[in-house]
Amino acid sequence: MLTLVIGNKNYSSWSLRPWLLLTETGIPFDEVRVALDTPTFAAEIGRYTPAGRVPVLIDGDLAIWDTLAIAEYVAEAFPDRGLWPTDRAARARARSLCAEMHAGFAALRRSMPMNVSASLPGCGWSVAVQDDVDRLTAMWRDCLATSGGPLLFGRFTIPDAYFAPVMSRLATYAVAVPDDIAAYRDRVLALPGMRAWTVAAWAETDFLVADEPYRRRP
Ligand SMILES: N[C@@H](CCC(=O)N[C@@H](CS)C(=O)NCC(=O)O)C(=O)O
Repeated sequence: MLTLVIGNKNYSSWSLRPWLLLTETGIPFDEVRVALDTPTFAAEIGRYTPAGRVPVLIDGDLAIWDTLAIAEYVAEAFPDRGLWPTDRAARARARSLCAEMHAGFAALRRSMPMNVSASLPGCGWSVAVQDDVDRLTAMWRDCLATSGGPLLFGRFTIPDAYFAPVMSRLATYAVAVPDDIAAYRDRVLALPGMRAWTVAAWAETDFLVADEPYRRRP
């Protein structure tokens, strides 16, 4: 059985990606939660990876860290689940999208940290953030037009998991997006796995100052 080590569901955007991927595709796994930003975090995560970050996927003696490596490992281990698009060109585009998300959109990530249970309309907006949103909108629109939807490559694939935390941010910060993109956002937020993650995030009571630039500790 696989084990996925994750952080706080309210805040950990990188944890959400592989968690949603495994959940939506019906791959069984155990979950271990290591609370971020606590005095014991470094020691606890250090038991699983010297990289010192969540998520980590454990398969027997093997520990895989970093979201992209986890996604690739799971896609290889469960080829019947079709985690990447089947078509070679579509698969290459899907990988390009994930790589761009992995390395980019710094303004959006910095100014609008994932905060699933918060409602912070208008907070964090800037021209640089809007540039990121515009680029994301263009790439999502292109994929949806090419595949015909309802998700980026038709059925649920790794890129949808990759952008799920962005959908959460669009909701938290009430970022204005065109109707077709709002519909895609809502389809992702309505995925059963995404709903389950959201319910669990709402149940958490931690307040991470580093991820809360717009609120005071209650
Ligand atoms: N590139 C890594 C990023 C992982 C990451 O930044 N995780 C954050 C939580 S979302 C973390 O573990 N932060 C704890 C720390 O830096 O001390 C991935 O894709 O998994």
